[in-house]
Amino acid sequence: MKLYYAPGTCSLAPHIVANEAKIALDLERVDLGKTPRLTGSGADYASINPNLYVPALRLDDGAILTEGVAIMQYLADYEPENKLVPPPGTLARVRLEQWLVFISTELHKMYSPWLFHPEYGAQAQDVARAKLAQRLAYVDAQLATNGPFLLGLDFSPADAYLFTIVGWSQFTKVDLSSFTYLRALMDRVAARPAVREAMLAQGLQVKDPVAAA
Ligand SMILES: N[C@@H](CCC(=O)N[C@@H](CS)C(=O)NCC(=O)O)C(=O)O
Repeated sequence: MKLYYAPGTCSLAPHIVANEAKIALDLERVDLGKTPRLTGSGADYASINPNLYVPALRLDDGAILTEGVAIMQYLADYEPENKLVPPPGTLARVRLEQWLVFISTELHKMYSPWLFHPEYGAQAQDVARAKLAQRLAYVDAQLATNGPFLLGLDFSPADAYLFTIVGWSQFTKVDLSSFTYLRALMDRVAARPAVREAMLAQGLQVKDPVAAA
């Protein structure tokens, strides 16, 4: 399987999930900064995902899967013995889906594009930051009572996704200082070997493991 990714974007989350599930992925970088968007092998990314965004996953039979939430669940289910996700049909699995959708719609799409494009104006950014402050306070409160991970005691793809998206806070001036449990989750996820390997493979900076533990 091949993951199309761009460093520092949401495509880090399925990469982490693959590492946690011990799935060896081929990686192909997409240059999001140029038109047309080319991949590392020189392909026009429009022929892989006509919507032009990462991540996309090429399956071994050539089929293309898009949407990070779907890709993460596909990867986690691919190696069920690693128990990264609760079994389909259980309430726990629906809780996972609840978190994945929440992160996608209430966090991911609030940081991006609004906080990455100053040209959208201060008002749009103020609204996005205010919404994020409320949503992140909710996550923090959930972690305080049901943590240390989003599903409780066990790491899941929801934590990989949350880590990836909330990791944008420093670049987008989203203040996490009052979210003690969320910051603890960020450090806990950052210290996981599978996460560090994914970040290093994408050329991202990783924290000192002792400091992050
Ligand atoms: N709905 C997609 C959105 C993915 C997305 O927003 N990808 C961003 C990087 S985090 C991207 O590639 N943006 C470039 C673009 O939209 O043109 C998903 O959840 O996978």
